[in-house]
Amino acid sequence: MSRIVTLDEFILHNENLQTSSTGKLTKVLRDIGVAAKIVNREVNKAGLVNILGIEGSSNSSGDMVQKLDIFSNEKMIACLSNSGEVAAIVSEENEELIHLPKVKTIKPTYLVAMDPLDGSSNIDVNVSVGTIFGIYQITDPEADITDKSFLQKGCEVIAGGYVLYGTSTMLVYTTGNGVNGFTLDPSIGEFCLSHPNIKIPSRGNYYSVNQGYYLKFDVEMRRYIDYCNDLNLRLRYIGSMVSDVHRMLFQGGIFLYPNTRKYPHGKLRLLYECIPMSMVVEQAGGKAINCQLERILDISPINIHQRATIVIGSPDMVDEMENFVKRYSLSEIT
Ligand code: AHM
Ligand code: MG
Repeated sequence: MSRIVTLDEFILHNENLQTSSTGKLTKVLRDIGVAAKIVNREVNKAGLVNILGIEGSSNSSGDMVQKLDIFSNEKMIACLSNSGEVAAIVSEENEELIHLPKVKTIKPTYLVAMDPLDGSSNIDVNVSVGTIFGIYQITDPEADITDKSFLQKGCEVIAGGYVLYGTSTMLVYTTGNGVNGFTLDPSIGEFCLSHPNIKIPSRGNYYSVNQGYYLKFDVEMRRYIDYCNDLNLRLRYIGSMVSDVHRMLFQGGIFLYPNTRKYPHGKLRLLYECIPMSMVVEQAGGKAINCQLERILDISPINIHQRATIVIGSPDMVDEMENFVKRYSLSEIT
């Protein structure tokens, strides 16, 4: 029987491999692991205890219920406050950045951008949702932490990952040295290394896009989707980015969220959706660009809740989409 490696053991082992390691990132990753277990517990029992509803509504016993995405936000913030290593959080659930209280005399090193429960439209129907996180370094330790502190390119991010609350719960993350996946074993309450050194297939049989918006996409995007159909690629769209990208990571394929009339700059958020997912996919050998064909990790953010278009997945398929759009744009001009 192969030996079980828990998330904590894995993080510590990797820390020991790096001579320059301070152990600070280890603490933050472990706190995210703890938060993920708490959120997982609530996601799993949500149907039973009636916390699926709208925040402020009351449950069968007349108690006020809390919406699951608000619950996840609070638990993530609480867990990330433990170590003292995180100075502030940007969350999809909060318009303003959240400053965390100091812990003893610890001088924080990191900032965290997160979507505590992505795919929230799926919560009420028992379909997979996820948590996405990106860990940023504080670049100027003497300066006050403001929105500007978070406006770093994705290629400068220290770690990124996600938790998928699906048929199994998985935590997948990278610190820029490959991607590893851990599955929660409910019997021992631990994330165990189940998918070491994940590599995305160079292409796959799936494409993932909200095809209901077809007529709202730019013409080159429509033509590319027609091309996917011509290739007989199979369409899979859960409407939960974590789940849809997770499928591409393991089975190969391409996920797209282009601009529409409603979302002229794309719907997904750059700091806490596109950048961490792109970091994971690139570290697994994949690619991620926006519809202007810029690498997601090279975009300079201009505000903390900025949206971006995204095309992410198997490297050959993202290249093909890029070439397709370039060729199509050229033929439009001539
Ligand atoms: P959310 O953070 O409000 O849940 O929105 C993000 C989600 C993504 O998980 C998913 O890819 C997308 O929204 C689905 O949007 P749409 O319903 O427009 O296809
Ligand atoms: Mg989201």
